[in-house]
Amino acid sequence: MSSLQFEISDITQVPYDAIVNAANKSLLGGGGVDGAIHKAAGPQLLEECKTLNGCQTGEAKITKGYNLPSKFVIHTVGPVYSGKAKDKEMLTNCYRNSLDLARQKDLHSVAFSAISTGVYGYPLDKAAVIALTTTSTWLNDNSDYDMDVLLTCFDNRVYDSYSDYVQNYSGSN
Ligand code: AR6
Repeated sequence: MSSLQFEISDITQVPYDAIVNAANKSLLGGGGVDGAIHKAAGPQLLEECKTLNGCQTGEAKITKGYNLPSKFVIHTVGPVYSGKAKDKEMLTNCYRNSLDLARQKDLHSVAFSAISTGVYGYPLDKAAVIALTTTSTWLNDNSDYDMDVLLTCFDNRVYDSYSDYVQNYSGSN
């Protein structure tokens, strides 16, 4: 049985098969959730990231989790919000490609950060729709495979945007 949940949690503390980092194209670390993940994983994470030759927007790459409670880190690069249609396509690709990669690696639980909603400026209400619809569509398309998806919310603002969508809109799509 697969599942899709969201909850207030610190992604560096969750014991999942993989957590999804909101990285940048260099994959060499940064602030926000990326900085928190590198700090908690320890310096070996950066060493492995250096071997990956970066990552394009919307793509995903995987490393081990080192000192994290999760076994692997999937690094994806969200779009810097510009207001253009391409943003939605790229953010959708982040969620879909991360789950495709997890399945290729035979992983069965994945926790996401709210990709692009910090420094990259994606409006939370719009990003919440993409996070929830893309992951639920993926689960439907992969109904032959057990996958537990957690959308971590670092604060109430993120949590409220997911709950608002689920309560008010999801039934009408
Ligand atoms: N656990 C879960 N979520 C978190 C945590 C945490 N420990 N810390 C922050 N968040 P951001 P972006 C949430 O800015 O917008 C980095 O420098 C936070 O509340 O981390 O994709 C990279 O290197 C927010 O909702 O990522 C890139 O250069 C969400 O994570 C750039 O930032 C994403 O915010 C990527 O920007």
